[in-house]
Amino acid sequence: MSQRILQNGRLLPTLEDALAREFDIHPLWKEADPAAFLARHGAEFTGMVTSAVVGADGALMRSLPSLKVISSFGVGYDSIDIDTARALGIHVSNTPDVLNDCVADLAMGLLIDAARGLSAADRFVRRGDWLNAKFRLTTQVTKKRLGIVGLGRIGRAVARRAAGFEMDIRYHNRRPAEGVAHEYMASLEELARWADFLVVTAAGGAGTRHLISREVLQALGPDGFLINVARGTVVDEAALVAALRDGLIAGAGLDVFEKEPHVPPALFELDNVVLLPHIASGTHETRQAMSDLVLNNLRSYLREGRLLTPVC
Ligand code: 8YV
Repeated sequence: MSQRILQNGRLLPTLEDALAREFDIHPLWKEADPAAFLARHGAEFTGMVTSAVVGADGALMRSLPSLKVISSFGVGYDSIDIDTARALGIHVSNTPDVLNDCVADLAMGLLIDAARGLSAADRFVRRGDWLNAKFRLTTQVTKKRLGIVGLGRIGRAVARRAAGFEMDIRYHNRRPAEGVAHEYMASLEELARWADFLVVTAAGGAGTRHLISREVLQALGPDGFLINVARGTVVDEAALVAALRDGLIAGAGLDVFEKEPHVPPALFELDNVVLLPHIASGTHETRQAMSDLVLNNLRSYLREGRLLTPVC
């Protein structure tokens, strides 16, 4: 029995090639009128591949009455309507763990850049400002206090790296994490008040929307830095822009934004924020491992009825 797979959104060219070699795959994004295509052919698809960025909403799932499996590229699944998938009996997989190291590396890179002003100093040299002035003094990282918001697999990888910088580490989750020696703080505001650096590694979605509020930023204070490698939605972005502009916090390092690829233009003017285009997992090694896992989940489900890394 040949299995038709729908591809929702672009994927890495190497992954698209590998999928096309192995499956009867149809790229929905090439259709001029996707709704008309789905009305005619929706029932032919048993599988879907998508990504954390593009996801799959409930309407799309309902237009595919034979759909059994969604294999998604990325660990986050806030862009996939998991409740509808469950209700329709559709199995969903993501790509956890394989990206922990690169995302944690980038979080530390952003933290050091925000504190020590690497990107700002680079701009200073390129502008020729060094010929007439000294670069401003910056903030030490080693031995400082690190608060991790969302101590999951990526948060723990950040903690291991921060331990190498002799940082004092505490964290906030909904509940204390098992087998963790770091101190748990039930109040996010208290954690922010305590911390010099707040690193966000929590999952996105409705449950964490605007968790980093104006009050949390105020608690972090004028010497504190916010680092976000999770989802833009976890931070109240308007409050963050105001906090950076008004000196409510010292600085920020951001890999994610509320309405990617749109970044609030007010941030372009500010030298105390490092802006990255959602690249935390974007290395050859990690993207290859993510691609392999997308393929292996699909293979495993279609051959054995079992996902390797199931979400539901
Ligand atoms: C994206 C991510 O998957 O894993 C996630 O949840 O946000 C990223 O790794 C990546 O940008 C690919 O689209």
